[in-house]
Amino acid sequence: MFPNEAARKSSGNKATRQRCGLKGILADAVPPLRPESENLLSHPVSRRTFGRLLTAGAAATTLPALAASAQPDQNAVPAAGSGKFPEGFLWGSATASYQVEGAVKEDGRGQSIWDTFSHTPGKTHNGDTGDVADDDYHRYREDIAIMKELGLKTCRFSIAWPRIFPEGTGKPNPKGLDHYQRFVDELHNAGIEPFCTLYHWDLPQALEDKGGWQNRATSEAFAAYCGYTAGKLSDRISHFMTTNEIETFTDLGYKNGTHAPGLQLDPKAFAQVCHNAVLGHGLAVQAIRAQAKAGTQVGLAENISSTVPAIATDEHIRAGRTAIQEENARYMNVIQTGKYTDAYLKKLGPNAPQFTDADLKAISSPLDFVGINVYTPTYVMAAPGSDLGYQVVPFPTSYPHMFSDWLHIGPEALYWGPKLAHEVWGIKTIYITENGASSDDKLTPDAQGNMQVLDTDRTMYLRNYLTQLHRGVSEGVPVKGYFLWSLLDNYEWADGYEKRFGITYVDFQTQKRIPKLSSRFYKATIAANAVS
Ligand code: GBH
Repeated sequence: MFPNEAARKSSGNKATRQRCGLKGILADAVPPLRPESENLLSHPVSRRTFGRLLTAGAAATTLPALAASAQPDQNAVPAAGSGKFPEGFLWGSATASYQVEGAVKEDGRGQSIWDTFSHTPGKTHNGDTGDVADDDYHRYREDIAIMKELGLKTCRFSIAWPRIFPEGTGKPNPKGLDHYQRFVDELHNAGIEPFCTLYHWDLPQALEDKGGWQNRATSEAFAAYCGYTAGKLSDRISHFMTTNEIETFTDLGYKNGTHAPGLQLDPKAFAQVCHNAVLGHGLAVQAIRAQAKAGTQVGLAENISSTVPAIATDEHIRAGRTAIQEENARYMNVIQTGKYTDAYLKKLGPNAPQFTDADLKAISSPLDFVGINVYTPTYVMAAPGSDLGYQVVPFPTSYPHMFSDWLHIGPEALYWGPKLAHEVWGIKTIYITENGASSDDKLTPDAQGNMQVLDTDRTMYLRNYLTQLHRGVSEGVPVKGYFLWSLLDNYEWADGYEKRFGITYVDFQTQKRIPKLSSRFYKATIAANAVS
């Protein structure tokens, strides 16, 4: 049923890898299908009733289990409909260095491409920069106390490369490392397990000056930084992620130019950037394994296109399986299979990247876990007669979204994304490394005059996505934890401070933190280990 379970163990084995291909998958029986309730989208639903409908739809649907081979210990999988997550499910929050830390010139930190970009006029909303952000570099004890109050079991944070190597390579800066050691020790004191991302987009400017991700030397420098840092910190951190969202930082940074470093490369140069980025990830996996404590768990966090069959019938589910490979061909698919798909290479033609077999082997270095960031669905349908047999369905302009225009609401992405990733790539340990939403949050006084934020829309979003996550977990999809984006309102990249993603409100003038309604919802969810 899941031909690729074995592939993880022997990523160098070509014969096994073939089974990852389309043929092997299409030959598989399709799991039994859910009833017609999937088809909510065919009804015109107002944004107001949307959440209610989805909750009802998901809760009413009990699904037949996945094939027996995919089932972990039955006792560990609570029944669908109970809302209960398995014992030991890891509830967490996620943040990233440049978005929360501030203190950009402190303790020997070097300059990153985001310092340069955000200080370039016209690049970010309102000219906002991460110079101060949440001032978490100084206030991390307070922020960890917020995590503890929420009952978090784990926390995903990122390390700023230029704090460790101010010039990207060469001499490390011990003060940078000291900060993260103190931070992680504080997490342990609070009983919170750290998950560390090594690259959430703050590339040292010194490396960008030499071509950044256009230059293969950056991939090697990245591996050296990751190996060094994991070597120093694996005494207190057992889970490392190499990169966050290769797709986003390459697309927006080197093709659209809307994120740092703000380039709009031609297709050939861009394809090489994508290759160098996945290569950087693979070399980093090897460097971490070489330098970190034995048993250190290594993975990455990627916002794969989570393909959602527009209607859950056999033909569209099959389309979803094909699409998840092709739509992620440059990133997760090559990382999982060690191969660029024929369709990807054909489409690029003369613009295809230059690479060697050794590169592909490094890129597909086996991982201990895979992190998936899930925000929006990629709807797909079968398209008989087309080259690949599927089509991606664009969003109608009336499709509901959160405060960010791109954040189309599709709770089923948190069901189908991990489920298809597990089936197609044989991934055995998945974490949802980001999920969350922007709202137009307003401070209002409660009956006693205390300020509060009643973000019912974010709460609706979270409840519905978590209900779909529960649906998958109760069928045996191996998701072991969930990291909510984000603990705090923070610097939302080119959107500056305008788009708030926190479950904790931050007054950026005073740095006061105020828990929102969604934070109370999350706290109750964690306490019950159940979504309702
Ligand atoms: C994540 O990206 C990031 O990891 C995190 O740092 C960020 O704060 C969070 O989401 C919220 O945005 O502007 O129309 O070009 C999520 C995936 C992919 C979403 C690129 C925004 C750009 C859409 N992102 N996308 S557009």
